[in-house]
Amino acid sequence: MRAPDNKIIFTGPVGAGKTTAIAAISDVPPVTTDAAASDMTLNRKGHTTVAMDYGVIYLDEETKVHLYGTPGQERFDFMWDILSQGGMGLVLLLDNTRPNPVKDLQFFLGAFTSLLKDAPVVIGVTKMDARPEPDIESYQRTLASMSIRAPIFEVDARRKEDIQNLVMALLYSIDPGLEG
Ligand SMILES: Nc1nc2c(ncn2[C@@H]2O[C@H](COP(=O)(O)OP(=O)(O)O)[C@@H](O)[C@H]2O)c(=O)[nH]1
Ligand SMILES: [Mg+2]
Repeated sequence: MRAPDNKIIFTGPVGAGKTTAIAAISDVPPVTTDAAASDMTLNRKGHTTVAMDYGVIYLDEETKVHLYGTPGQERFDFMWDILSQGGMGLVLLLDNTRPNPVKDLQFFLGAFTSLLKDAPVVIGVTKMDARPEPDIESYQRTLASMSIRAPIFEVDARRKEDIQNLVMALLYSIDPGLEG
């Protein structure tokens, strides 16, 4: 029996593509709460998400998947647990152009430990077009060293197909009977 409503969480550092990814796949106009950044993140981009992103995809007439994007900055980490409530899976987006994206992987997996006790994670590495290193194998080695099994893909958050593949891999991990 499928739950009629499923909730998945998108997380990752500022600039990883969370807002873009949710907008790319949502079947309804996404809700985004961006505000002008008044801190150092302004150096990377003019805006950052202070609260959340929200979208929905319809797998079929009865089955909705709610998509929630967390704020990326650690100073909003109190939101991470709130948004994780009831989450059935986690999409972790990593920005390959950041100074140490492998460390970001470890950090975010650590921050979401309680969700990940009961829910699977998939990882999408963005901006590999801008910076190809580290490669996917480096991330896989890190996951193996943490004894975490998770699908990991190169994605471009602006490409609907890439994000659909990522989300379908997650839904399949949640329930192998779910098909889009
Ligand atoms: N070059 C490149 N830009 C990307 C990719 N994915 C996302 N972006 C861009 O990265 C910027 C930050 O994305 P955004 O969704 O605001 O990130 P967020 O802070 O995680 O919500 C946007 O300008 C996106 O268009 C990618 O794979 N390659
Ligand atoms: Mg955002």
